[in-house]
Amino acid sequence: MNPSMSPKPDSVYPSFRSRPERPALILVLLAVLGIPLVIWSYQSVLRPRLSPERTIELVGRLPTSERGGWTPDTITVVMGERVRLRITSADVVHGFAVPKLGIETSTWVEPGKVQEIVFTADQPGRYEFMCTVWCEAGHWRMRGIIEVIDPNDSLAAERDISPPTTNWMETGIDIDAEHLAAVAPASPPHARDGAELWALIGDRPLLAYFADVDLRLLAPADAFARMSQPGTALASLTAGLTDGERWDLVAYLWAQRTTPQQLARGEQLYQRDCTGCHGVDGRADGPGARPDLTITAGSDMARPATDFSDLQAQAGAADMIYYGKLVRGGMGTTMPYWSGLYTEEDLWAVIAYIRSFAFSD
Ligand SMILES: [Cu+2]
Repeated sequence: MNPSMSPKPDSVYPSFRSRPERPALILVLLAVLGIPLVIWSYQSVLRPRLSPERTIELVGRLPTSERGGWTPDTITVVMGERVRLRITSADVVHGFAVPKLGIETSTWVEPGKVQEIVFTADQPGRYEFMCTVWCEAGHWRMRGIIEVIDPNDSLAAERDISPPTTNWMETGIDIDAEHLAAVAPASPPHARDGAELWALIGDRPLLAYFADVDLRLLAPADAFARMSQPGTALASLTAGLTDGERWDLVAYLWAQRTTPQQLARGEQLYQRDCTGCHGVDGRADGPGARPDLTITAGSDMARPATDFSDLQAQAGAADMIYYGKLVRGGMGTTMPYWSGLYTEEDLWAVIAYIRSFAFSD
């Protein structure tokens, strides 16, 4: 045999080529390098081509500063268009949400940082956006509008997506009047005690005794009065009770009309939007609760925020008063309106939660 034809002896190190791990390693390399490459090329090359994206820069500034609020404060987009919002702050920490489009930044908009939100609106309309962080008195003025237009229907965006309007004259309710009740509980009533009590004395659901009235128009003090008015079925059932026990029944009447889910939603919105003035515990001790310190004393604008732990105020207010204040704002006060931001369900969720500051479970 020709010695030159003889196979070369294996080198000291076994050849990689001959090792069985090779196919596995190639697969791993393909996965490690290939998958990110595929994702990257889809996101940066393919997707923008499939649905072109428009970038809009949005800057938040303290409402009292020059060009305060959002710039721009009106954004027009086309239905179905992919929009990338790049949100920045020119001064302090702000937040951003378009509640009716279900859009909210996952975290604060801090100065020097960019928060990006990508969305596609598929319903024409006018959607209000807002700052979600209490940044200073007048924070609520940090609002703007995203107008979603339908190229085939020029009037579509104008259509009202706000909650239905209420004929306040018809309700007989004066939203702006003082509504302190003549009678109020001495201490916060407990719905759970009311429920136990009713289980002992009631022959049918407590709600059945109020079937003749629109409970949204009834103040807790009115419900209490019904239990104390002689001659009615309810009054005879509650005849032996103390005032405190009757108030527990009133609290139970309100608790029966809400759910844990509704209260949780209400709490979420309240903590985001209301604490700036009304305080975390509803005690009207938020930083914006005393506009009289910054706005000329004597004017209505200087009226302090409502204290929801005030039992006299809560007992005298029908749910519809809170509804009106939320939808329309407190006329002449710094209480802003929420009709452009909250859905009907959101409004009632906040109202249910506000009650919990006076009526505990
Ligand atoms: Cu703000």
